[in-house]
Amino acid sequence: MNAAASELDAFWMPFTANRDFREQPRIISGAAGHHYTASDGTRLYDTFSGLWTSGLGHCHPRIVEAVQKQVAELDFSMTFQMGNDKAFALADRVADIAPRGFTRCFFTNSGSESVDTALKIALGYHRARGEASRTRLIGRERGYHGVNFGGMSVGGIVPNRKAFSANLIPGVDHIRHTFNLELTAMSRGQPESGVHLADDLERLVGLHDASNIAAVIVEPVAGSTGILPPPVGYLERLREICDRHGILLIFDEVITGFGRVGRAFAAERFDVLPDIITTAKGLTNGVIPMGAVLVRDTIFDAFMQGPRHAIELFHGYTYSGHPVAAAAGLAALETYAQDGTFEQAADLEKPFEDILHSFADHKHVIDVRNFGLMGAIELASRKDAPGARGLEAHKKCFWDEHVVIRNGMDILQFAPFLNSKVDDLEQAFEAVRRVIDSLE
Ligand code: PXG
Repeated sequence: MNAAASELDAFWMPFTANRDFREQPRIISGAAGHHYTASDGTRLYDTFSGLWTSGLGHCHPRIVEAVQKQVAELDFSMTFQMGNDKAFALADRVADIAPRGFTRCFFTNSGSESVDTALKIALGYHRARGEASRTRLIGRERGYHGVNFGGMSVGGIVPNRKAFSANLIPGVDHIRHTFNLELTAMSRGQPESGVHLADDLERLVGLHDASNIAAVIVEPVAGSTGILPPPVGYLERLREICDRHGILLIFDEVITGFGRVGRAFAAERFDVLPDIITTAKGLTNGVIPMGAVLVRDTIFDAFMQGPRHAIELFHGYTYSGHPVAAAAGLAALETYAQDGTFEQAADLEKPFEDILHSFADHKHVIDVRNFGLMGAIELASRKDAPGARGLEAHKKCFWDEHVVIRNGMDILQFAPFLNSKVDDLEQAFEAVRRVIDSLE
């Protein structure tokens, strides 16, 4: 027997200050619509759609029903050399709403797995076409691509990399991030300046030679690092440079996919077509873990060679295309289409932007950034205690105002439901204002 001092001891919580958390645990035991219920019965308004996951709201009846039905009908069947009906149906539906040319869909269980899958597909693609020297992967400073070794290596979040520095995968480089507080603070939507930062890719082509570069991966709007919308023209220029040099462009749409920027995908919103798109989160509205990697038909076709009995890609997860996850995905996609959820999100963008930017002149606020239904209020850090003010804001919102917000260090992040009510958002942000007012 392993006797624990408290039943909260055993769970080693992810991305959490574990000791601090246990002093005043914030534990959720229920949810419905736009609210959580805490274990003491308190209802809390969620401004973060779960963790960017649940744009339709929590426990959506249609998804709940689909999952309940599926789990009783077919709980699991392998997708290696067999298949299940729901996985095929979901891949087809995802391809339907994907940008033109994206006809194939590889299933994973998370954003991190989608990213590592996409990187492997990029490497395999070049090899299949006889360009096996293209092995170098390019990410971007401040990029977040999950926590597996590939995604961590192309990622550019320093604390996530620091402890693993010596073991990051080799052959990776980074272009510069696009943030410039002096020039672009308080921009609404895309900053006007910064397109030239895409040319940093040319620098790396000059350094390594294009014949060694497989792919570039970026979030179209950087999320976890604190919402950095791309400068006007930046993604277009990245695309041009990739085209010029035969480099694949991967958009990591784990956050931006499925309506978060008012369209099915950011690729559509920006009218810039990558070669591979990674997704997760909104695919099932967060109900069952699932991710998907969407590829253009040219990429899939490149793999379809060799003897017909041979496996073309030696990659896959036990749960790739899990039938219960796929049923959740199908119900989510049906709901997005029937409710016009992506259009609802597009309509909310302006009111959300106005609410956020009403914080611009607050004494603790050094920047406000937004795009689609992604928003950040960046607080000045306390001297010698970066992150402390942000965490205090999160806790005070939870305990004093019954509002869930997310903080990444001192950046308060917001991901409202795609079907939010403007009145609810206004109320929630009044609460956030009271909290920021009360901070030292
Ligand atoms: N890519 C991107 C762009 C993400 O945002 C992942 C990959 C990894 O997904 P998984 O499912 O493996 O976690 C993510 C995840 C935040 C926050 O506070 C965002 C994520 C995860 C944790 C915190 O913004 N996104």
